Amino acid sequence: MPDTIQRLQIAFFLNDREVRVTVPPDRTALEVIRGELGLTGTKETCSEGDCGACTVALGELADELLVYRAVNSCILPAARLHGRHVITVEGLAADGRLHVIQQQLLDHHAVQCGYCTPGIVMSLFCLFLQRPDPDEAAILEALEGNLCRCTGYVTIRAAARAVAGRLAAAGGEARGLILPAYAADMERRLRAFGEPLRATDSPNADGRPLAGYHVPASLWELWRTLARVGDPARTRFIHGGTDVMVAVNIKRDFPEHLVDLSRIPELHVLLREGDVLRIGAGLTFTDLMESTLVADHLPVLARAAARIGSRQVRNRGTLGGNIANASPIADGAVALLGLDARLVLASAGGERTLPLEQFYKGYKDTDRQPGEIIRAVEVPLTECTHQYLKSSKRPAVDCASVSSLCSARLEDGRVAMCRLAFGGVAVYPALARQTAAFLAGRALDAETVRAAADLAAAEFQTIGDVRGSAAYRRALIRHHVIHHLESLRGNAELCGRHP
Ligand SMILES: Cc1cc2nc3c(=O)[nH]c(=O)nc-3n(C[C@@H](O)[C@@H](O)[C@H](O)COP(=O)(O)OP(=O)(O)OC[C@H]3O[C@@H](n4cnc5c(N)ncnc54)[C@H](O)[C@@H]3O)c2cc1C
Ligand code: FES
Ligand code: FES
Repeated sequence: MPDTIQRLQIAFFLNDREVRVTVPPDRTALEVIRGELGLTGTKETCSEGDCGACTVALGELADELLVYRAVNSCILPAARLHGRHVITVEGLAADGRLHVIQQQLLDHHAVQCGYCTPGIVMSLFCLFLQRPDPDEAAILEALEGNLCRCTGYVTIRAAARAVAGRLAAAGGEARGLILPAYAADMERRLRAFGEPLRATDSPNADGRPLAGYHVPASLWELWRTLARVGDPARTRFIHGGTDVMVAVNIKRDFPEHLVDLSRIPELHVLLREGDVLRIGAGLTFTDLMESTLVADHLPVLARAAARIGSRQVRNRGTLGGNIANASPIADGAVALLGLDARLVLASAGGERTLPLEQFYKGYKDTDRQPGEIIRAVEVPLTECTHQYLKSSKRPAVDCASVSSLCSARLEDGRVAMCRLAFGGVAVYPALARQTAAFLAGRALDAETVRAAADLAAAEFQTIGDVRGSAAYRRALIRHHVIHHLESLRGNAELCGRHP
């Protein structure tokens, strides 16, 4: 970081107290909680969102209601704590008694070295707050982002089931068993919290603001901030931070000006406009999974979102960040490409729309202009059938070796429309154009399916890396195409079989 940096004055609620810290803008929430405030129960292991040892419950107002979500504090900028409530593992035991989750983990011998345990406790805490009666799948999903190298998870899952049993027995008192008493008044306190995030903000000698962290509260404020900062090359946007903060931690890559888009309400819209679903770039993957509008009109997008990272990552990562980051395996971008989405790009000069298929230019190279943001994504609602597939070594917290979305429609057994988007096969998410052209108008018989699969496997210059050799990827492409097309033909029983 340059010498002339801001220091941020952050005020938030930590367990049962209100705290204030003044820190440089590149600090993470974990550094504040452990380093500045001395609560060392929250652990640090990977610093890149993979292990979950640093998980805390972050309480934020959403539509005026307080919602706690599990987040990886190692990749959460400290500035994001401002005006929020954080519950850490230290905030659970009361009156000398362990919290019900801690007690059940202990009773089920679900703790060995204990390094992962605080993170597991906090992930389960957020699960049970939202859903006191989770089934086995929900328990597994809540724990996807928490790595334990000792226990093998059997005892952890048994402990979670025992907590569910205790809550069922408690009936109407269940919430009181989970939520600490001091949090009862927190919704009102957060609503009443009106203090803006302050920074030491005297400008540099040349009149530009000090390097640091900027939090515009509207698009208008964003354009003003960018104008004050001056050179867009000195600026990076941040939304969920699940990519940006990994770079900050691992590469110590903190830009001169980090501009936080998360408080801009215009980026959080989700609405249907005729035959189009307009999705604000700031919606998180969890938002997509929980939205009834998405469930009703584009359930495939929720299914693709569910395959991203872990619960903690989905709680912060946004669709806009996923597209802008331009990773070849970005699940959100691949899904939207298959759905023929258009981007709404906004800058101080106005707005433009661009088909997503024209956005990517090369590896991590996009058509986004300096100072331009992705404001929203527009997805046409059609009568096509959609299917998303992701092949990865692990079902969760793993990038795709190959991913794909097929959007297609048959008429009288012939392909009336087919669009196939792939991730992991090129330097950016890409369409299998030749395969789609081959399929157009053809009767979808077994021979056509095999020919299309062979064509798709030859269509891309696949490369080998840690996620699979080029030959393995070609085999996956074939498998995906057969799976998609056989599903379309109604031969679901063929789909699980690897060709
Ligand atoms: C442990 C872990 C596992 C993951 N697993 C997966 C996975 O399985 N699949 C997958 O696809 N991704 C995965 N990711 C990455 C995924 O979380 C991100 O790509 C996420 O979607 C980015 O959104 P964000 O809001 O966090 O972006 P940020 O990190 O805030 O920003 C990412 C980039 O986008 C830019 N940006 C953000 N918002 C905008 C905007 N509105 N307009 C213009 N530019 C913008 C930023 O400047 C930055 O360059 C994983 C990440 C982690 C840490
Ligand atoms: S330390 Fe591993 S996810 Fe934060
Ligand atoms: S108990 Fe050792 S890592 Fe989980």
